[in-house]
Amino acid sequence: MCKFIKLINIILLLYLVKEISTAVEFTNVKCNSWNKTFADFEYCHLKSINRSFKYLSLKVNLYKVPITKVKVNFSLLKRYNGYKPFLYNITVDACKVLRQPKSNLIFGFFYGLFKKHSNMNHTCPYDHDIIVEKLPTSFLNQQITGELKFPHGEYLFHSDWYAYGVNRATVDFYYSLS
Ligand SMILES: *[C@@H]1O[C@H](CO)[C@@H](O)[C@H](O)[C@H]1NC(C)=O
Ligand SMILES: *[C@@H]1O[C@H](CO)[C@@H](O)[C@H](O)[C@H]1NC(C)=O
Ligand SMILES: *[C@@H]1O[C@H](CO)[C@@H](O)[C@H](O)[C@H]1NC(C)=O
Ligand SMILES: *[C@@H]1O[C@H](CO)[C@@H](O)[C@H](O)[C@H]1NC(C)=O
Ligand SMILES: CC(=O)N[C@H]1CO[C@H](CO)[C@@H](O)[C@@H]1O
Repeated sequence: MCKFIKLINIILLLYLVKEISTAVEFTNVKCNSWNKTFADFEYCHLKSINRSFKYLSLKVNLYKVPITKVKVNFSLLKRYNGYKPFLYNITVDACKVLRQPKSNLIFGFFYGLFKKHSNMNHTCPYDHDIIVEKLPTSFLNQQITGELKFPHGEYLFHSDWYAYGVNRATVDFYYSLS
């Protein structure tokens, strides 16, 4: 039922949006570890190769492996007067949903964006550091403009990563559509 409502929302959005975006630009990424004994970021950055080619790389070192319980809250915010909730605000049991990514429409969509660029491409347990390597804008561009249409503007993709019910890390990813 809930999934159905989300689907309706997306369909409505597709009809309501008049300005359709064609270009995605990564503007910033911020990674924060809330307990550096548990996990810490070795790096987390955007790199520009040239004007049209930018990519995201991050590496998180996990110090208490194996990790067998992971939940992720993620939400998409759009900047109006400050960032306001825009479309998603969901929590997924990563261990469960990574076993069957297609079981969650929204998660499946985001997972599709990064799985080829990350070693988090399997289900629990995680007994190694997590890497997202060179996730390019062009790829996101194609995914977003090809599958879902969003209005122009600045966006924040906010994610809180929980292990064993405790918030361990936050990754904020900023981008703009024009
Ligand atoms: C940080 O994580 C370590 C390892 O899991 C744990 O022993 C410690 O209690 C945590 N510290 C806080 C402040 O939660
Ligand atoms: C930017 O760099 C990429 C990767 O090296 C290259 O394929 C592309 O042609 C470059 N674009 C411009 C406009 O120089
Ligand atoms: C997501 O929803 C919860 C309530 O379900 C709320 O507390 C939280 O602030 C929301 N987060 C964002 C970023 O909108
Ligand atoms: C996960 O990604 C790694 C390299 O990024 C690759 O070697 C491995 O085969 C992938 N595993 C799955 C299940 O796709
Ligand atoms: C907004 C939201 O859904 N928050 C949840 C994020 O995940 C933690 C851990 O599962 C929940 O306790 C929060 O309610």
